[in-house]
Amino acid sequence: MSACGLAPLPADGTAFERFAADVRAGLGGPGRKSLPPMHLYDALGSALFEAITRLPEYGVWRAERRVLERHANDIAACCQADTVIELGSGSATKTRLLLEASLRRHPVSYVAVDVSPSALEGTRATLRDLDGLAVTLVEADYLSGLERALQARGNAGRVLVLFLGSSLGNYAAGEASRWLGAIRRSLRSGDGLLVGVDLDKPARRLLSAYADPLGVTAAFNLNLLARMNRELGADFDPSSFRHVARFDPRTRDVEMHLRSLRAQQVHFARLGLSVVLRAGETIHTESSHKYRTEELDALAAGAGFRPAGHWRDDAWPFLEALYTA
Ligand code: AVJ
Repeated sequence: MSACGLAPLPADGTAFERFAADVRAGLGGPGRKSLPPMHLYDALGSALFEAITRLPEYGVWRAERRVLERHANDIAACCQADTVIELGSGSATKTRLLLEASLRRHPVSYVAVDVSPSALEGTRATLRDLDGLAVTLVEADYLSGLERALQARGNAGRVLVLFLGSSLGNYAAGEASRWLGAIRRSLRSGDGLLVGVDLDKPARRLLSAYADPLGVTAAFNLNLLARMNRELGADFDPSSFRHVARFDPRTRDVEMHLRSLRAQQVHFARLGLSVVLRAGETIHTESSHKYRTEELDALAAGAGFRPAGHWRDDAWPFLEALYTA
């Protein structure tokens, strides 16, 4: 029987405070303005990201799906996990391929962690008819979600943590190694970590993926302004901002920004905060690092993981890497 009828575990009540604190820290000070990318994923943002995954120019999502279509059996054979914990489960379309392959071998329970309740609904719907899969949904950010998911683990059994979709690329260099270290410390020796990262490729391919001609990525980015209006009582005029995507081949980061087209002041009624923007000033909303294989292996090794398998897509260079704690 499938246990997909479970209600999501509620958020810890700090989602509003977290958003408010990040806005104060990222927009309230004198320095370069920025906001953490997790806030892009409210219900509308999650739906817009789903639309991005269908854009012909955004090869990232389909590349990882091809890897999992071709190699899910192999990957499942290498992992042999009893519990799969996914950080940022989204629609779980790709995850389903891996869970199906695992369930052909032995029973598996699955814990999905996502900040977006609507994404968790999508996770639930995608996995509903997978017989024999126990599903738990956790509405939380990655770290508190991982801790909650691991609290429920018993003495026996092996855990596999999934961090797919190139989400690791959203961390700055130092943060990515700290984050992998935090995952490693929460695991037991013999547990696994499967990471999917987008690999370096020519700038023109990356720029058309992150500044698509239909403007879906622009809408995804601009929705952050609309979300601040909805949830924090801000008075942003989204039409006075423009979506900007840049690629720096030296850092191998694609950066998304929101550029203010004029000098303006924005007020946040629910925060008692006013923010001044100069004409041309930008708010940095996301970095997507484009990895090299050796670079990811070195980061994982530094965090205490041993390499256990590499699977790659060549049409849109993308790496699925398995590590053992
Ligand atoms: C799912 C966070 C990895 O960085 O490529 C897509 C999000 N941003 N288009 C990425 C995203 C702009 C995506 N991640």
